[in-house]
Amino acid sequence: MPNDRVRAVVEDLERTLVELIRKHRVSHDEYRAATDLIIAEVKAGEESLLFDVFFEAAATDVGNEGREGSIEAIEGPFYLPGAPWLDGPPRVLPQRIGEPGIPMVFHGQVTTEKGMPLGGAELDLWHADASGQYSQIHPGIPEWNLRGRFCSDDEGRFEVRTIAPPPYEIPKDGPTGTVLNALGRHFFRPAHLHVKVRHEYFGERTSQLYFTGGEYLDSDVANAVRDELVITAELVEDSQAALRYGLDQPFIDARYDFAFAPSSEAPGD
Ligand code: MBD
Ligand code: FE
Repeated sequence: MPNDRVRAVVEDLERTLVELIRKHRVSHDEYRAATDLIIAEVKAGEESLLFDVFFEAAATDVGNEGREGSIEAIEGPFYLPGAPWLDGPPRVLPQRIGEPGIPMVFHGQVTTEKGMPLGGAELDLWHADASGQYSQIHPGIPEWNLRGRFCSDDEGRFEVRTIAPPPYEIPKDGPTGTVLNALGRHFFRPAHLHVKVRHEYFGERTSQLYFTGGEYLDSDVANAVRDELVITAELVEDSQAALRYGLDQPFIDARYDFAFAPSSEAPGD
C-alpha cells in the first residue's frame, strides 16, 4: 500500500475512534477492556474470526463494486492453501468412511464474463462437516477432510461430490463469542460452501455459496449473504443418477457457474 493511502485511511480511523471515545464518554477502564479483548482474541487464535465476522463483508462489497462477472464473497478465517488434488471422475472431496451428512454434487461451468468456456481453471473447495467443524481448525478431524482442489475440463465444466454442509455456529466459549453474546446476537452463519477459483490469465477469485431455503440466510452473523450467491439445492431421488456418482442414496444437486472478468483491482479509486 502506498504511504499516502495508508495515511488517508489510518488517519481517518484514528479520527473516527477518537470521536467515538469522546461521543460515548468511554472511560479508561472501558478503553483498557477493549485493548484486553484484542489481546484475548490473539491468545485464543480468534482475531481473524472477530474481524471477518464484523468487517470482511464490507471490504468484499467494495471489491465487488463495478465488477463484471461473478461477485466475490468473504473468505472467512478457515481457508488453508495446499489442499490435496483430487482425481476422478467421480471426484470426491476427502472424507471419512460413512462421513455424516446428505451427499451433495456440486457442479457448474467456468467461463469468461462473455461466456467463453475456461478449461484448466483450478477450483479449491473447503467447508464444514455435518457437525459444523472444519478440518485442521477443530480437533479430531482427519487432515484435509472436506478440502480439495481440481480443474475444470476443456469446456470449463466441473463436478465434485461431497456432503451438504450445515449452518455454521461460531465458537461460543471464546472472546468472539463473548462479544456476540454481549450484543445479544446469535452465533450462526447459514450453510455455505467456500470455493476459490484460479485461472492463469484471470487470477484468483474467492466465492462462497449458500442454499435457497436454508436457515439464517437473512440473519448471517457475518452479514455476508448476497442474492447472487444463493443457489438452489435440489434433492435427486433417481437411483440411476445417484449411481453415476457412485452413490446408492438420494443426493443434493447444487449448481453454480463462475464468470471471470478481468481484474480491475485499484485500491483507493
Ligand atoms: C466461517 O466458516 C466463516 O465462513 C466465517 C466468515 C466466520 C467463521 C466461520
Ligand atoms: Fe465458513
